[in-house]
Amino acid sequence: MVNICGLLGTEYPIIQGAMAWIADAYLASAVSNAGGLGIIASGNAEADWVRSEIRKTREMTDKPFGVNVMLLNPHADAIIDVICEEHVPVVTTGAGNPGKYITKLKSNSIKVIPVIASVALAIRVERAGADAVIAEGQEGGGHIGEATTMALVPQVVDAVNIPVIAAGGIADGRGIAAAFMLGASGVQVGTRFLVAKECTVSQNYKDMILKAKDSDTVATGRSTGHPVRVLKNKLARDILILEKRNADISEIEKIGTGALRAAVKDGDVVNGSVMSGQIAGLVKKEQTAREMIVEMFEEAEEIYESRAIICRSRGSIPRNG
Ligand code: TUI
Repeated sequence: MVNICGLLGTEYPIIQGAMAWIADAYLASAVSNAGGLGIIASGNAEADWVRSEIRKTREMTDKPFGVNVMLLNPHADAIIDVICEEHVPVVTTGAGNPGKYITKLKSNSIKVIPVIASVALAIRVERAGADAVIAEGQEGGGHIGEATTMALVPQVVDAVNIPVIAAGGIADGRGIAAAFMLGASGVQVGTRFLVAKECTVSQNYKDMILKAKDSDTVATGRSTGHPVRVLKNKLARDILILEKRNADISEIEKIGTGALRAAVKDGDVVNGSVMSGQIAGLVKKEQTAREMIVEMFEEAEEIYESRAIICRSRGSIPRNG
């Protein structure tokens, strides 16, 4: 297992999840200042917005940070150009295969860390020159794959020789400890940072996360080929009904358009899309990004130091009697 802090230039082996419309310069710089790797999520944004957030981030931190490129974004090519021009230290990608961008990013000395949801894509991006992969299980929020974190991470660890960062379902020290036990070298955390004091998402969105139970998320859009994990609300129920009726993909996608923005910016958590991981039920307090990171890693270290993991009885039971 490698120390991913050297690769990322961070104090802690943690990356902030890229949350479209949410992870802007404020959150990214807060996480980077707190010792993690803050990420600007470009989502479906245009390249000019990304350039402006990169420059704002640099005004708020002198620590390394990254930009996430959501590969379904029609502006992805232009965003890659901006990332190179602005010498962003790290790029993460999501929702597709970033193969065609890797050579260009590497030749600009940018670290490339794709989010993958399968062993096959992990192997492909390693061959194309990726520096690490983020193996994201379907416990995560937003766009997801099929495999769970518990099953995906060790299989990816066995299949590649680059560091593996675990994502999906991790929001405390137990999750971090478990990820390392599976062979991960770091973690990506999204849902918990939604309620960071520095996160500018609407208070309604934060309150819904803070009140969520274990069973409150659902994956919509499986029928469209773009499954998205969200908190259950009217929009999610409407989409699921359309999917059950085998409605046209265009009809389903139409009611989802603009819905994330509505929840994030306008606080419409009824008709908006409240993307969240399954671990929201564990997220119960608003803290600064620094408080979250320190608390999570203290918990993880305590687990390693104090908990004897007992797989068979040893010592306390006399061997011969
Ligand atoms: O990208 C994400 N999460 C996201 S992106 C997003 S914005 C959006 N809004 C509406 C519809 C779609 C997206 C919200 N949440 N996470 C990273 C991630 N990537 N999870 C799973 C994957 C993934 C899935 C399949 C990566 C690669 C992949 O490969 C397909 C292929 O081409 O082999």
